[in-house]
Amino acid sequence: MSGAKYSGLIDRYWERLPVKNRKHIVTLHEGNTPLILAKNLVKEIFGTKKQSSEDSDNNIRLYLKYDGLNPTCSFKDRGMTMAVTKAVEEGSKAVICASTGNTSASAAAYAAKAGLSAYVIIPEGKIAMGKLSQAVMHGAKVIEIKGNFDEALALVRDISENYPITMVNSLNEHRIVGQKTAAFEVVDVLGDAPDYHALPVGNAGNITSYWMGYTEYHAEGVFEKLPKMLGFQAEGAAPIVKGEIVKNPETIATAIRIGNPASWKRAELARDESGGLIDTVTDDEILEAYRMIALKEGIFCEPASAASVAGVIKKKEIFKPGDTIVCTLTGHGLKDPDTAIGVAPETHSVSPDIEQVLEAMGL
Ligand code: AN7
Repeated sequence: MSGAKYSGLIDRYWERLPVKNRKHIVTLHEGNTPLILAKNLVKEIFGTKKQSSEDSDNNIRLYLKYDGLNPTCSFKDRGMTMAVTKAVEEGSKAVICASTGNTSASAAAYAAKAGLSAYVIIPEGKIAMGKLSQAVMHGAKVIEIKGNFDEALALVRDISENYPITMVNSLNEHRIVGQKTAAFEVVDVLGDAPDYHALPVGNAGNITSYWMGYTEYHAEGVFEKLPKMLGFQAEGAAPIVKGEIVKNPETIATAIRIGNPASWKRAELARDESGGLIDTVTDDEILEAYRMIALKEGIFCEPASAASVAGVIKKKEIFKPGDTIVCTLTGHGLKDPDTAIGVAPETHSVSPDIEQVLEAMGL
């Protein structure tokens, strides 16, 4: 389904999602995001030696699933259309979430569309400006805490258990179920699953969702071989890799600044069942990939999203000629302009004078 007929992922995958009545669907036309063949990145990462010719079957094929092109510019919209639709179906009047930013932007937008109240609890000073601006523009009640995401999530669990407010963090299973549609889309486009699927890991909801989507489709015989799931945490926020809660997680990729992931066990299951891995990438590796994606592919993602490509670079020895890799770019680069400006070369400021402008141009 495409073009004008496309009206969101619940509509598209209606038979696979547990919504009772089409009347309840709350959609901003999320999903159906592009899967982009990244030939320039392949050259950059793997060089050209292994490749006999441009379109040979021997080439490594790297695709970017650009989920930053969802309505609120992150993959969270996939889960949020489901969570808010179900909240409406169940008669809820308000939603609440803890967030490193993107969940709050998405919850605020879908709540606005549905006419629900939204409360978001965020770690003070650690939210990228784009995300905060979305939450406030969509009318959410924003509460900043002097603490981190993990503390915010504990508060949200407490409040949602004691008040008639629906939690829309990924502990809400409808979120996971909505997000699994990204795996369906990948298979629908490729006609098969990739050999590897790489993505950033924060709360570990997305890796859980993709694995659910792939295994469900696989069980129906839609394709033969399941992908290996590759998850990447920022080195300063890598509880799953380290095997213990990180009390004070730190990373420039604030979206994945999480020390106690809600879906920890399910992420390990996805890793182990698929024969994949979860590893760390440093902030420097994240920023290098972040710039490379923008410079070589013309795609602007946020720092956390680049952890997927940074991970592929770190692990490049595991891939063989002919392999297909998908990296999910979870959020748009405009979410976090401060980090972009911070890593980019300085711009020139000169007088409106032809000589000076030419000199600044390097001509
Ligand atoms: C761009 O918004 O946790 O492993 O509160 O925003 O499913 O948590 C965001 C997470 C990756 C990690 N990339 O996904 C939140 C939040 C981006 C993100 C992740 C997030 P999960």
